[in-house]
Amino acid sequence: MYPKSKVLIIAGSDSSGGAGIQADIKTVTLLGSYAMTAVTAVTAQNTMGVKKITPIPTQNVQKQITMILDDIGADAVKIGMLHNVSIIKCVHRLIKKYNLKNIILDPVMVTKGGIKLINNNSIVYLKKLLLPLAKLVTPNIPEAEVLTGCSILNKEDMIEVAKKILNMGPKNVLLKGGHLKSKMIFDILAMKQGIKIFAKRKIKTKNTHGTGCTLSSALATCLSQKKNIFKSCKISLHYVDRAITYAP
Ligand code: PXL
Repeated sequence: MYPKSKVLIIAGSDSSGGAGIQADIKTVTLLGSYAMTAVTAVTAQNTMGVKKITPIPTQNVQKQITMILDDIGADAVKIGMLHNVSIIKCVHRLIKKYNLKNIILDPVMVTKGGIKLINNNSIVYLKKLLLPLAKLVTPNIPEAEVLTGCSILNKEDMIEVAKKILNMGPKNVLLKGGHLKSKMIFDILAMKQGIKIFAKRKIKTKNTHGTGCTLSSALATCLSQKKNIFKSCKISLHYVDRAITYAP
C-alpha cells in the first residue's frame, strides 16, 4: 500500500523493542505512513531495566537528519529522547533551518524504572528551545511537574498545569494522566481554544513500557495525515489503549 505521509522520528533506540525508535517505527507503519529515523542514543535494555546508554555524536545525528530532509522531506516530526544539550541545540537549529511543521515533542526524561534519559541541564534547553516550536507536547504527570515546578494530585491540578505549559509556547498540550492513582484515567488536551478531557477506565497491567513513545508517534502520524488535533488525540489514545490490552 502506498504510504499516506512521511514521518521523521528523532529518538533513542530501545533494544527490547517496546519503546523508543522501535515502538515509533512500528506505530507509524501500522497507521499507514512512512517512518524515517535519526537515532540520538542507543540503550541496552530488557524488561528488567536499562543497562547502558550510549549517545550518538551530535554531528552524526545532524547528518542523519539533513540526509533525510535534503532528499525525502517530512510531513511531521516526532521528537523523543534527545539525551543531551548538544543534540537539543542541533535539533532546534535544524527545525528552524528547514522550517519543519507538525513537531510532536515527547519530553522524555526518565524510564519507568527511574533511569535518567536526559540530564537537568537539558531540561532547561528543552523548555527554552523546543517547547515553543512544538505543535503538540505530550508530557506525563512527572514530566509536567518538572516542566512547571508544580505538583499534580488530581484532575483539577492537571488542567491548571496543562494551561501553564500551554503558556510556555507550544500550540497544544496533551497531559497524560496515567500516573494518578485512580480507576479512571483523564488525559487533558489544552488548546488555544480551550480544554478537552478524554476519560477512560484504567487497564490493570504492567505492560505500559513504551506507551508514551507509541502515543507521540501515533499523534505525529495522524497530524502528518492532516487530521486535526482533537481527532489525532482521539485516534492515538484509542490506539495505545488497544496496544496495552493486547501487549505480549
Ligand atoms: O519511554 C521512554 C523511553 C524513550 N526512549 C527510549 C527509552 C525509553 C524508556 O525506556 O528506552 C530509547
